[in-house]
Amino acid sequence: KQFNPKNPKSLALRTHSQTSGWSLTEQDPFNNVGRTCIEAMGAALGHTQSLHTNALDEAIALPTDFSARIARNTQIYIQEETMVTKQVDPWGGSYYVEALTNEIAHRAWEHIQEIEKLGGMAKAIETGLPKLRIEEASARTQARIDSGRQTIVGINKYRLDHEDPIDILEIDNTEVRKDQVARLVDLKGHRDEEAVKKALEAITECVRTKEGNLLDLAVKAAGLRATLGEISDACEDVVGRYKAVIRTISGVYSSETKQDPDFIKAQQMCEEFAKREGRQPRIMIAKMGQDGHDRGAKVVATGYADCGFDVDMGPLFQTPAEAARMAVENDVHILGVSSLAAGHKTLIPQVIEELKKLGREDILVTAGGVIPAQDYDFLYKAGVAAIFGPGTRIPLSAIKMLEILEGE
Ligand code: B12
Repeated sequence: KQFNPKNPKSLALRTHSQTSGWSLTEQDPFNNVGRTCIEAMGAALGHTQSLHTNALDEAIALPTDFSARIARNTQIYIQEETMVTKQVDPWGGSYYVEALTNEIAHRAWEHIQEIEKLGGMAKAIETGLPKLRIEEASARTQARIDSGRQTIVGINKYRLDHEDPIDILEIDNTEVRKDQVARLVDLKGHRDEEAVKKALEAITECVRTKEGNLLDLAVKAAGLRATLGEISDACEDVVGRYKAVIRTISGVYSSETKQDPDFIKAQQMCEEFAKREGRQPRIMIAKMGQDGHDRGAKVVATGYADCGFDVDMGPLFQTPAEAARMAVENDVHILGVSSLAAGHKTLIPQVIEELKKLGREDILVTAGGVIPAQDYDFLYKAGVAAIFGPGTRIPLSAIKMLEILEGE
């Protein structure tokens, strides 16, 4: 249905809501149960038709059975104990909520129009605009949290002096990989190789000639047990692999946090470093393995650049050897690994090894992202100089890294 900006209710949507995992904290994680309940309640009051609730250990690891049960029960509680789902549009007529709905619809409409002007979403993605807007908003939010202007309980207020690690779900990456490889070998040993080869050739041909239905051919190939990797390789033979253009933004973080004493201190330390060493401290932010979470990496890249670092941003999905080579070629002082997909125990020791092979063990390796406290010692022993998890204040991490560099 066509959206009429004068009447936000003309936007008839089927809605699925996911409570915001981003707003959940590694620190004092039981606070996350309350946060998720309020977010889920908001979604239910906004008459969402389906709902996902995050677990209390969202910012630490994959959920345990315990944390998943609490997350599920949060929904059941809202549904079966509060009965809010029995009413149609319970907030209908509330002046304040209607005003908010109106405001958000109009602001969303501005974004939609910006995208339309670029020729639609596919074209907009090519220009990098939607991602840029997300990154600007993330940097701004991070700066507001870091400077204390936006309260996050347990992070920038009411923080505990000491926290005991909670029970988490531990997954042995090496074992998972071994199992997966064994399953692939088994699968490939029990399929009609000739039929798979033909199906994949048909895909390559379709991509080359742009004739036929690619999705249909991919479904047929999958039915013959071609793997996802083989199907995408069959396309890649003709069209190559999509390479995202890496763009970093500057000035957004500092515009929100100029007065923060820690930010000012980090800037001063960068200036002193540059005077002493003849160049700015240089950091490369690396994303390795199959970890596509680049928001934190982009946020810290922006923050460090605004503090006065010279920042290089590695592409997504680098191998440890590629990341180490890029760090050496760019002659960085620090290689900062951002790891959110549980690859830290394998990929970080590997990148340290690769730096050694290149004779550059002097490059400081630091890590950030979703790394459970239980794994810190393992990483320190592997040679990581400092670890900065979710909730890290960017200026403080910059100061810490500069202090380590100074001490060397
Ligand atoms: C947003 C998000 C996504 C987005 C990512 C968008 C993007 N472009 O980045 C989307 C929806 C695409 C996504 C997808 C998936 N996600 Co996700 N995601 C998250 C979430 C909710 C927030 C991450 C985030 O952006 N935080 C905000 C940033 C600013 O914080 P941050 O990265 O932690 O960075 C801070 C610090 O860590 C530190 N820092 C970070 N990097 C560095 C680097 C250096 C050098 C330094 C000094 C500091 C530093 O400083 C930053 C500022 O404080 C987390 C849960 C969580 N709350 O952390 C799950 C989470 C990371 N995702 C998870 C999973 C499982 C997935 C999927 C596999 C889900 C699926 N089955 O498809 C996919 C995988 C995609 C892929 N290819 O990797 C898991 C990972 C589990 C694990 N580690 O064991 C998590 C932990 C959720 C969970 N508990 O299950 N995800």
